[in-house]
Amino acid sequence: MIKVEKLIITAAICGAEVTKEHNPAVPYTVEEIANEAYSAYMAGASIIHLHVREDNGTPTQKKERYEECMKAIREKCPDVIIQPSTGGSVGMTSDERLEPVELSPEMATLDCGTLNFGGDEIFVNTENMIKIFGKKMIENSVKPEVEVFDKSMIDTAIRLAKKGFIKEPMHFSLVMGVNGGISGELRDFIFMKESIPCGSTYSVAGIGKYEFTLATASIISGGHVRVGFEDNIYLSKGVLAKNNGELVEKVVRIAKELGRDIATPEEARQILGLK
Ligand code: KMH
Ligand code: ZN
Repeated sequence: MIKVEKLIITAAICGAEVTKEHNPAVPYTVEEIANEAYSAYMAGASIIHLHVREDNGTPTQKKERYEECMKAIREKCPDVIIQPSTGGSVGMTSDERLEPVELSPEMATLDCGTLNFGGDEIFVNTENMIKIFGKKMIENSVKPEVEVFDKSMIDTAIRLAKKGFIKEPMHFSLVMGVNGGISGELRDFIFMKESIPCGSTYSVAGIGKYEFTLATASIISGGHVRVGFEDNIYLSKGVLAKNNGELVEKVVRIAKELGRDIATPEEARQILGLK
């Protein structure tokens, strides 16, 4: 029988696009962000995927704001892995997006391709940008979570890893169900997970209605899971989640039913080669 690793749950607690109008529990302030991280951590999340906001909800990549939020999260969740976003929000410059990497966090996201992002929005990640971001992460000893929204982005990551811009083994985040990216059907998940190189790890972030179906598929397949307000605000159809912890708790319940143990932050560090 194949040995299946414990399940790493990432909580994407805030995002850059979702607002309190969508769900009043979406955090903006430092205190709200720390409280949401704590609810996810207590429920079983070992990684916090972090975007930060100004108090009025405007997304920002300012290093100082990240520093403040990371400190507040660390006070409540001393051993959790904090993974800042370098995606930021659509329209930000590369320099802005890279600011949190200067804090040398254990991990950060590395988005591996450009895609339509609904309406007139384009989330830009040119090949040269990916190279610059990848190099900066290597220089700052940051493990990238390679975010891919379609199969071609996996191929790009493999190509750039061969050229030395991303260290291997890679850890992928299969973000599925974004308008403009691959959809989140089981067929798509199997195609994506079977396209990543042998020896790498992956986590699945199903957007909206795909969150828990893809989480279940990933739990069964030996992958890892991301949930949180960035991806989905509902606990079940029409029922808003009261906090990120409720979304994590649901994944923990499914995993337990399916016989998959949950990784602590220390175990997640081992699995991801962070130490
Ligand atoms: N907010 C999106 C434009 C990431 O965190 O690296 C990009 C995003 C990806 O959320
Ligand atoms: Zn993000």
